[in-house]
Amino acid sequence: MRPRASEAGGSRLAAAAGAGAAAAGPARLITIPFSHYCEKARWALERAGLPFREEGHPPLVHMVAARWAGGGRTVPVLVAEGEVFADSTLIVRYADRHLPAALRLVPEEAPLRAEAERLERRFDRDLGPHTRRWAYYHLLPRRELCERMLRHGVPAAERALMRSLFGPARWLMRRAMRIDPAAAARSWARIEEVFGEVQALLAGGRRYLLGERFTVADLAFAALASPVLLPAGYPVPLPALGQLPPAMREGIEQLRARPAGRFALQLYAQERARRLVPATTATRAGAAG
Ligand SMILES: N[C@@H](CCC(=O)N[C@@H](CS)C(=O)NCC(=O)O)C(=O)O
Repeated sequence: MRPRASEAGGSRLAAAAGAGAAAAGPARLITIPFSHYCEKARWALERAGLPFREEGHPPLVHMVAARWAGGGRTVPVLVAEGEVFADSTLIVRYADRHLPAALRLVPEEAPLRAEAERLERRFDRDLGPHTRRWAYYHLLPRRELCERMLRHGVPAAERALMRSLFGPARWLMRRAMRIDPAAAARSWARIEEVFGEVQALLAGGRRYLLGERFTVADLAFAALASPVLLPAGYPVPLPALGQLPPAMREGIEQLRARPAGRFALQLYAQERARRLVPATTATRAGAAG
């Protein structure tokens, strides 16, 4: 089995495995294509100009695929350079190691770095699970909308499986993520709280959450807020506002109009298509140590 990178030791392990990159074959990113945590990882890899092949699966099937790739039960999982990165945060760090310091998502300077990592953790823990639950709460009753999202980027056999098992799969998802009216209302309150914090950080005309530089805090906020904003530029087709149940549409319109919502949509418009040039192998080895 391939060595699994841990949060503490991931850089070192993957750097050590770097020499075998060619032998290990092209990088693979295991995803649920429309998942916002997968989007966080995919955005970082694409921005760094790193080639990879995305292997998409529907929810629930993803658990088998994630384990099969050497990860845990969640996606994204990146298999690259003979290593397994089983978390979006580790994948962002992996992407960063291939970039010159000035272009990395996690700044080198200690105070900025600490703040970028604090915000990333806050969004990972307190925004991502809530935007997902609130969006699923509204979307799961609408089978046709779900099926359109589930279809994108997954093998035909798994698509057919999802179609025939949609009812039981929906039941399992509601149970696993505790999706019910009271929980959705609590999630909405948490989303508003985080949007308020982002608004406060941006007050005074900051361009990005940490000032003048695009960092992992911005990327994580925009990606993890995507289920409640449905930004243009999201690389997987999402339902149009007009197709949504009215309560979901109203919620999204409210959030889009808030300063934090406008900020995330602007990040998608201005940053999502940006591609940098990865550093050479020599620079990369030096940067990782
Ligand atoms: N901390 C993980 C969270 C990833 C995550 O929650 N992924 C979801 C898809 S959106 C998942 O795999 N959920 C299935 C599960 O938790 O069993 C990361 O940042 O990669």
